[in-house]
Amino acid sequence: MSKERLHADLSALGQEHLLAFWESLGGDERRSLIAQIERIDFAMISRLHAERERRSDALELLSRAEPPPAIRLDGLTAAEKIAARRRGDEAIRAGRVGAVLVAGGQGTRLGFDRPKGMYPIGPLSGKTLFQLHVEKLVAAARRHGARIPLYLMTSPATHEATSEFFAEHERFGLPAEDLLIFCQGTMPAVDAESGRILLEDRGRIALGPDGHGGMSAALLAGGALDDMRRRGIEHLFYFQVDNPLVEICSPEMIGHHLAADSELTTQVVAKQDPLERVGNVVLVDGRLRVIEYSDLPDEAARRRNPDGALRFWAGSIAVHVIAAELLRRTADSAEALPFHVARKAVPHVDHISGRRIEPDAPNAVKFERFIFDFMPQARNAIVVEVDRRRAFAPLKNASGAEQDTPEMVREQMAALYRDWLRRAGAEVGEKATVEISPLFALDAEELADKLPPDTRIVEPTYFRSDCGPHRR
Ligand code: UD2
Repeated sequence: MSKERLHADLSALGQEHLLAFWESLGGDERRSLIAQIERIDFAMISRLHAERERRSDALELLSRAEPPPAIRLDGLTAAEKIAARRRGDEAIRAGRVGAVLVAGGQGTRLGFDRPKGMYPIGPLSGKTLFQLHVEKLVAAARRHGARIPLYLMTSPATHEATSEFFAEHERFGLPAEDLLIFCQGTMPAVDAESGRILLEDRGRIALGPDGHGGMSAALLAGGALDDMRRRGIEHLFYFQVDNPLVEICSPEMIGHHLAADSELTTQVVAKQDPLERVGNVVLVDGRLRVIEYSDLPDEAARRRNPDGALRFWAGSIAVHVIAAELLRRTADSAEALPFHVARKAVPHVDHISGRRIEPDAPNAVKFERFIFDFMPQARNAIVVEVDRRRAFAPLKNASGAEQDTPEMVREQMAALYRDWLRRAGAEVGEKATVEISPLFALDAEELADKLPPDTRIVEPTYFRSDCGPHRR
């Protein structure tokens, strides 16, 4: 396409500034810029920008929102637990379950300049989040005598480093054919006032990941939906990179999902604090949905029932079981999920002065889709409530912050392992730092089978895969 033609097209859209530095670009840079421009859906960007002030549909939904019903895993009888577990075990054993890990976020709050999955979090082992997740998966596959493929979603910001990290470490024991790394799509950042798409550099548009809701389109584009069909994968255990306590492919959760014939089952914890940064699962007109913490006004978050409990109590920790069929149905539909608007400080090159701008306050809007917006479209969606101490310790912030720091996450991990050890009959010092490799035991029951009688732990102890405890 000629520059004149492109300029005319962009002028009609009010985006001709994207060519402001055309004369200073080399041939490759010009071709690359044209390719970037051709990938943009300008009509959609313009519509999203025009609607940026609309505070999502949250407020309207809120007026009709009720607390959701939930299956409390801790409140079930032993027989109910066994039945759910058996059902989940069978599906895993039959190879009908895969896992999907979303790791495309940039982890800005943590202040770590590599993909968050590469953060060393093991309290004693120093294992990274990626290694811990994969070892859980490897151990679960081994336990069930099954293959459990991992579909790992990256973004342009994390793809290369993540792929190299997995190659370097021989996928932490996961067979090559059971790992598919696929990259999510992007959306341009636009100037909040004018709606102009920002230039990150003279020949490069400022792009950010399109949110984890971009997953079904990316699964399709990356060949993962075909891979699932070929293998007979019917359900995906979905989790985020930042939570080392997640019980990956929990047979009990999968069992409840199957028993309810659900297309989307979501795990929640009872919120600790009204303003906790977790999604709020609510029931609106008989359908479950999530109102994200950033969309819920503080007043609504603080509402309480007469007994003092929070009205919107159910915090989504972003652990779901999703039917592959739901993803297939929606993968090629641009309208399947709404976009959410986030105001962000986005560095860019000023198209008039050519100067680099590093804003310290939000100057731009970014558009992202969220996977949990599938919930109202899913057949028979259900909620399972878990105890946060066993399931949720998100790594979000750098040391020194008030919550979700590396130190706090490590302590929550050690606390869970101390609990498993005590339940297995060991005597454990109040504050002893302990860590249990997923390859040694995946849960308290497995630990109980392996633990020597009269185990006493007073000093830092790491239970590795190969043999018993190692003092540190
Ligand atoms: C997320 C959930 C929130 C709650 C909380 C629990 C959203 C929008 N909110 O909040 O409801 O469950 O987690 O910890 O998810 N990611 C991508 N691509 C993207 C954006 C994010 O893969 O384009 C991944 C990211 O790598 C991470 C996860 O999604 O694994 C969550 O991202 P986040 O940490 O930005 O989400 P947060 O903490 O605001």
